[in-house]
Amino acid sequence: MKYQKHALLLALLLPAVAMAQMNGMDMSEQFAFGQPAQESAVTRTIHVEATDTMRLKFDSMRIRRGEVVKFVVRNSGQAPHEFAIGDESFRKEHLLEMRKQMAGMEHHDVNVLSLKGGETKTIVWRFDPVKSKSVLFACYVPGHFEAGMYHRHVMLK
Ligand SMILES: [Cu+2]
Repeated sequence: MKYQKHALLLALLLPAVAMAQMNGMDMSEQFAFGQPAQESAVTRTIHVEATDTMRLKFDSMRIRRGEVVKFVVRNSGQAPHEFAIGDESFRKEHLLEMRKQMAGMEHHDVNVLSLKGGETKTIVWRFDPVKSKSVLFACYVPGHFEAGMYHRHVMLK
């Protein structure tokens, strides 16, 4: 009887443990271009403006591999915009994902900020010291990337 209770408990718990592990994997997802970081580790702050003329304007574009950068991103327009930190493989994934979705739907990727018109948000990012050679900053709201709303940055060593 006791054994059966334990077996039942295990059966109930196992899926929860498996799910927790899966969530854990998602949380620690590693991109070649880096990962989210703590505010206390920030070595540089860069201001970015997202505009309705489909541009991402940076006040500084000198980022070294391994740096922890705080991006303060302001959507100065009225349309929604995104600020995504990525690379070519992320772009391919993300564009596909966006095509499947309705326009205007928000994302919750750790490397993407979704901004309504007039909004300001921040993201702290640690660029990989070895693998973050070329980083693609972009807005993937449908049509925006195609209209030139991106910036390719070759990281300084
Ligand atoms: Cu945009």
